[in-house]
Amino acid sequence: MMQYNGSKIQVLDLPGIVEGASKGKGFGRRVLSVARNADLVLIVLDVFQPELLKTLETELHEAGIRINKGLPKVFIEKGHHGGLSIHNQVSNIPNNLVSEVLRIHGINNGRIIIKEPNLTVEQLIDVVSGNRIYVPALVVLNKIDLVDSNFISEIDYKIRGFIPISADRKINVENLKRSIYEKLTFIRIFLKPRGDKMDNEPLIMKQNCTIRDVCLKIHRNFVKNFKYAYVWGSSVKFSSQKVGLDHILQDNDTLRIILK
Ligand SMILES: Nc1nc2c(ncn2[C@@H]2O[C@H](COP(=O)(O)OP(=O)(O)OP(=O)(O)O)[C@@H](O)[C@H]2O)c(=O)[nH]1
Ligand SMILES: [Mg+2]
Repeated sequence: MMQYNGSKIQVLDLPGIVEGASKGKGFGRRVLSVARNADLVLIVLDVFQPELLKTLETELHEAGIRINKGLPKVFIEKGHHGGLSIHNQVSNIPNNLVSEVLRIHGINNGRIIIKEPNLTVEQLIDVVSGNRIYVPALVVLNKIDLVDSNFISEIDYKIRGFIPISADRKINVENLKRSIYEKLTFIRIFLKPRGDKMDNEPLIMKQNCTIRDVCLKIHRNFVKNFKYAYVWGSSVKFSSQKVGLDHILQDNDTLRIILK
């Protein structure tokens, strides 16, 4: 359990992934299925084998895991008759290719709206098959205590944006922790029930979450019985501002929910 900024983040150490893991080699499928359920994937490389990043990326990709990518902006409204109508003003993927992919996946009627510039066939298949996972990832380069800065610069030339660390000598580990926390885009929400003392343990939520999201997290009846809420913090113009379910919260906000 990693503690950071008042959050507890569970870190799972998985066995290494070998080439062919996505096809089951070395229990690879089981390892990869853990990654499918994670909020963040950390790819840890040995400073002497940075080229293994390609292998790892390929295996994750083969397992349907898309790292550091958003869901392609393609919207499909299935219909029952009238064939397919394709609305595309941003991508130069040919219409016949789009309908071909859809037909192969059993979609013969409906509206397809493409808002993804430069949409590729593979991205379209990803959307249609619907079982792809989009997860953020960080690349970590370990054992930097064994090399000099020139050696690291050489790697920097080939792989962009990795976090150099030494687990052994605890070099840059605090920076890694901060990167993990920031990449998870968590925010802390403090609850302040009426009359009660403030809760010291914050509720950990995702960035851009609304009061509704918080209610859903606390109890399933909270949305139904919601009257209004008071908020203190940077998401409001003044302290104890009265807000509704759609109000977007910010890190460190304090919240009091009033039920009917
Ligand atoms: N010099 C140095 N050695 C390290 C560092 N981190 C790990 N090691 C050494 O690298 C070796 C492998 O470490 P492990 O933690 O077993 O590596 P792993 O990738 O988890 O291996 P598996 O769990 O078997 O897949 C051990 O001998 C560690 O002591 C580091 O930052 N610097
Ligand atoms: Mg290990």
